[in-house]
Amino acid sequence: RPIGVFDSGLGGLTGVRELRKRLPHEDIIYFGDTGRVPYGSRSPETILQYARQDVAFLLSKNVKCIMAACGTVSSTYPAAEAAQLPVPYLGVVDAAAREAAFVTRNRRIGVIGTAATIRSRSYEKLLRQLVPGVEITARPCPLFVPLVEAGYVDHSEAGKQQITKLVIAQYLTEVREAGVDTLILGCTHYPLLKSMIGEFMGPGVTLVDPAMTAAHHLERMLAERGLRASHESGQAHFYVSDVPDSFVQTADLFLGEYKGGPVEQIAIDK
Ligand code: DGN
Repeated sequence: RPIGVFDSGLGGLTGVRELRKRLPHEDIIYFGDTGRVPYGSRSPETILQYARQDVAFLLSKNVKCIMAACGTVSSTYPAAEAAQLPVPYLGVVDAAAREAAFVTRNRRIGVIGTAATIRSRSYEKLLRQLVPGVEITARPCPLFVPLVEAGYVDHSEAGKQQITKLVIAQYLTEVREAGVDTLILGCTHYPLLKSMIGEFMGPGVTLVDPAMTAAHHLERMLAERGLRASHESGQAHFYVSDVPDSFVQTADLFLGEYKGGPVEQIAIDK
């Protein structure tokens, strides 16, 4: 049976990429809700309704576990509801918060994400349980998603990088001045800006990449539950809710060398 991964659009492919690196023999079913992206600027009620439909779709594909690769969904989907699902569920927020709690030495942690993720205080709530006396500096960075999707990323041409660096300075100066030693990149797209963000924050700050951390947790979770693939072929199948064109065009940016698979459009809004 495949691993199910979903996201509001194509950002969750950063999660697929990490899974492909760690678990090359696992089959993956990915759903990207490209017809309704972005989720990050919507209300919690709408995000929850969408997330339930996304989860139901993956369950209809007989997945053996579900990874909510989206920072916004993972911040909104209630843990109690996730616990009732017929298969194990893992959200990126839980994995990344644990990693940040493990990494920090000075108990000052920065969190960046979409407006919905920051407003939900999802990271804050978890970090306060995990790190007594933690000081959190949280900041929404809404321009990062369109910048990444337009290719203004690490290793792009100098002029594009220049623009992204200005936006990074605008958003992150306050976080840097707070003296954090750990920064959670709490949105699917931000790992594509990792070098530039790292350069701005300085060498003393550890960047936590939720996609990477969640893939690690999922690997352990599957092993513990005896759910590791025994004869899967390591194929990925992608479903989207808009025409596949733009997804196909931008997917490479997120997947890197990890080539995709077939992309199919489905109707999700039932
Ligand atoms: N995938 C979303 C997230 O990680 O929060 C970003 C895209 C969006 O919905 N705005």
